[in-house]
Amino acid sequence: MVTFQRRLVLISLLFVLSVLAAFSQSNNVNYTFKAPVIDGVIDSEWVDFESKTISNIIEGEVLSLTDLDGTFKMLWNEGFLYLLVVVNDDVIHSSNADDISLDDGIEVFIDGNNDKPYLFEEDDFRFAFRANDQKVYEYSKDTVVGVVFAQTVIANTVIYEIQIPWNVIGQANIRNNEEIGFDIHVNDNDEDDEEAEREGKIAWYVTSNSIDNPSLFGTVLLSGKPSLGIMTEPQFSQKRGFCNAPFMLTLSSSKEETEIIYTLDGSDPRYSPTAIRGMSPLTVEINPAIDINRGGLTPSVVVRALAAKANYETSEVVTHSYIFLENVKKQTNPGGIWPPPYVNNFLILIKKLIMIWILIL
Ligand SMILES: [Ca+2]
Ligand SMILES: [Ca+2]
Ligand SMILES: [Ca+2]
Ligand SMILES: [Ca+2]
Repeated sequence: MVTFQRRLVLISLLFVLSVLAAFSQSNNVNYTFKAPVIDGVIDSEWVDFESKTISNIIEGEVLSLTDLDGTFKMLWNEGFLYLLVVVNDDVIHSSNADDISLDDGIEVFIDGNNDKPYLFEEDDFRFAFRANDQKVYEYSKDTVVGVVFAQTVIANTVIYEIQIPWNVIGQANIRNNEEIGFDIHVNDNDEDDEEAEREGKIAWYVTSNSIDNPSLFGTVLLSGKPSLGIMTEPQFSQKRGFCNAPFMLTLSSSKEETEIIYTLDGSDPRYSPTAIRGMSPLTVEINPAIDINRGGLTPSVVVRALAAKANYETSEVVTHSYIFLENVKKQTNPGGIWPPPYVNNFLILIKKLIMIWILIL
């Protein structure tokens, strides 16, 4: 009887442990009211939040948890994504190799809008941080300004604390339920020889040493920000359609103290670096002859807008296109200022536009 009860207790304990293990690997990033101080010291802000384990061996050998072991935590607020990475490594090695990923350190992969392209784009990053080195490295861009980083090395443990502004990774308007592409790799080199190769590498998400393909990143989900509700979409004073003359468009919200965020170049105002912000109600001149903020002189003016307010979830994006037929007739191809062939990853079908133009004539 006693044996049976012990078995029951053991089975229950294993069940609880397996649930806890599954929970620890959830992809949630919790909202924080108080920002951690970026100093390489684990502040109280971190303590209550779950750790994720970095345990996929993706290159070389990792002999034991003493040889190499890593965990991390993530937090967010309106301004920043915060990252705390704790690495245990039996021999801390930093030889200042040209390729810093051959030294002990971490690589942080981010796809800001989680569109998972096959090649790095403007909002896709491979950051690197090395043990005993205070510099922030990034492999895919010429320069990255605004990332703050600090570390401490105590015996065999390296603590990395990192703060990444949302606008650096192409997120203009961060909110609950937003997903970003994400992964972390940890590099291990235990040799004293400067020429020594990296001996082992572990990752949170990928299962092979993939460093140049954002489509293979994992996904994390922002959650936990208290919210009073979801904003309704902004109202447009004139609906989409054909237009004869330029006009002033009013964008407004039914709620007081609401910000309208919009673009005129077809880009998504949630992420776009060209997004324009203003308090509701605001007016926008809809004029195909003006190319300010539009990226090119097209016969249509495309307005994409959302409504945002403190303590509320931002609205969905609303798009209205105003097509000026007189300008369609005059449009030349490829003369004049022509927009780039790709907008939001869609190829503009110039041939189709020419066909429509011929039909209209
Ligand atoms: Ca700290
Ligand atoms: Ca090691
Ligand atoms: Ca992306
Ligand atoms: Ca090492």
